[in-house]
Amino acid sequence: MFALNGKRVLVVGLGLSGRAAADLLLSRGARVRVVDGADTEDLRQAAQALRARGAVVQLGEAAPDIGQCDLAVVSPGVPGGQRLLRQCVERGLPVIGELELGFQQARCLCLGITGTNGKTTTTELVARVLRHCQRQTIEAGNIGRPLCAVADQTAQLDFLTLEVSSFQLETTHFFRPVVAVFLNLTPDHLDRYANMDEYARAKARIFLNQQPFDWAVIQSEALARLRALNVPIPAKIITFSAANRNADLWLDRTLIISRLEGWSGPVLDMRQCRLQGPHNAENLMATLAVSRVLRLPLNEVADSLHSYQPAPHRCETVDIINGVRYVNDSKATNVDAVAKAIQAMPPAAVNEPNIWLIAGGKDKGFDYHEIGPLLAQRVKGAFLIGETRHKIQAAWSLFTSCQLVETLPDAVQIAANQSVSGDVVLLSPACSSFDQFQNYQHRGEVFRQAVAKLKNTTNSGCIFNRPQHNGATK
Ligand code: UMA
Repeated sequence: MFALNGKRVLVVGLGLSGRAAADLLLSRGARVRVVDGADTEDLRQAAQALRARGAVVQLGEAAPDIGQCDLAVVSPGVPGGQRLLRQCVERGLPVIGELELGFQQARCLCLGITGTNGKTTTTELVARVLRHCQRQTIEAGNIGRPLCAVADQTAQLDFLTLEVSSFQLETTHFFRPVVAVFLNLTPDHLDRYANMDEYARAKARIFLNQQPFDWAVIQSEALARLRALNVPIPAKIITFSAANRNADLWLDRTLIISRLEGWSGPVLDMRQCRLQGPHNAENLMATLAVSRVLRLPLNEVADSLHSYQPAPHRCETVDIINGVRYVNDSKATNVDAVAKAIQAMPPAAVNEPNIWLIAGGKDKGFDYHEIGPLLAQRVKGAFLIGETRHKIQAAWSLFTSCQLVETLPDAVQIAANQSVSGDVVLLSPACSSFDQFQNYQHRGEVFRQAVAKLKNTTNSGCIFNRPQHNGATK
């Protein structure tokens, strides 16, 4: 635990995390210096507010001065090899992440949820169930609300429910969730990690400081992978899986079954839930396991899970126009998430492909080939946008027809022109959004607007009279 009063602290990055960290540090009497490699209007405004409170802020590319510091607090988006961080390490300065700083200042127990996909949904599910059972909690972390921003509210809470990314886990020291959930492990962020093992080890740090009386709730496939890497898990383990019937929680058609001692038998029927698909079954299993170890009453937990409405941008049906379903899955920023989305889409009446897939964006270092067979089975054609479109085209052309398109609205329009009743137009990009959009939410909103525009055109009766739009590029 670092005492903060009078300490000279360097904050690296002035995004959400850096701002929340700087605020918290100033409120604890630290002398704060903030550096950010960018220099935008938004950053200048944030800098001005912090300077008014006594912080020193340096923006822009010029070689930043790390000054005389006792501690560095780093934002998750800043990679460990970054020049400034290397300087800190060379000087022997302790470097911690924003999550670690917030954890050290928090005054309640933490539940941590990590995994490649499903983190946000599961974090929302766990918090919802807790509240339904009269427990006080706040969702924070990678979900978009930095832990430092809520640290002062934690004395009133029973639990903090934290979505935790591998980036955040890289810079933890004492972070210890009493229940740690590890949802799954598939390729992601391979632009930051040298390989999957490095990524897996970063994520597995969620278990690092757990004690034998804590709980690790982990997908059985992910557990096998961590065991192969000899990752120690000191806590008591509960496994779950939609594919492995030997797990403690498993899926029998639509029923989630438990074999946990004193809690065996069917615990939830997916038919009563709005969340669908095997990946969501696993998110529900993880939530059920957390509720079990916290001794929440199952009937209340089930009530709360039945009525959960999936959040926007995750396999969200935006509209159905002339029998064509338009689905916004902008949150799918890796290949596995796209596979899950395709599998969750309603099939055609005849056993033929019925999905028009819109994908592409900023590259995260994936091998896009791996979903080829699934594309051949389910996807009628792909419309590819963004920086990665040529790379994805090279990987997918063998399996489905690919068209390069300039913009997302163009892709929606061309897909609409080519689709027939029973088809699905699915935005599931397999990439991050930062080449063309502010974030995945912005990308999802652009998709939503493009679909609304289609609907207006259809209502005015002209969509099918229009000549085939040709926004496609070669
Ligand atoms: N910066 C530098 N130097 C660098 C890199 C970045 O100065 O080398 C600066 C940038 O100019 C920018 C700031 O750092 O001003 C951005 O910091 P950041 O990237 O850490 O972004 P935050 O706004 O602090 O948001 C972070 C998480 N972002 C990342 O991990 C990339 C958010 O997760 C999280 O919601 C937020 O903290 C609150 O906890 C986003 C994310 O994409 C949603 N996460 C990844 C994912 O889910 O896959 C891990």
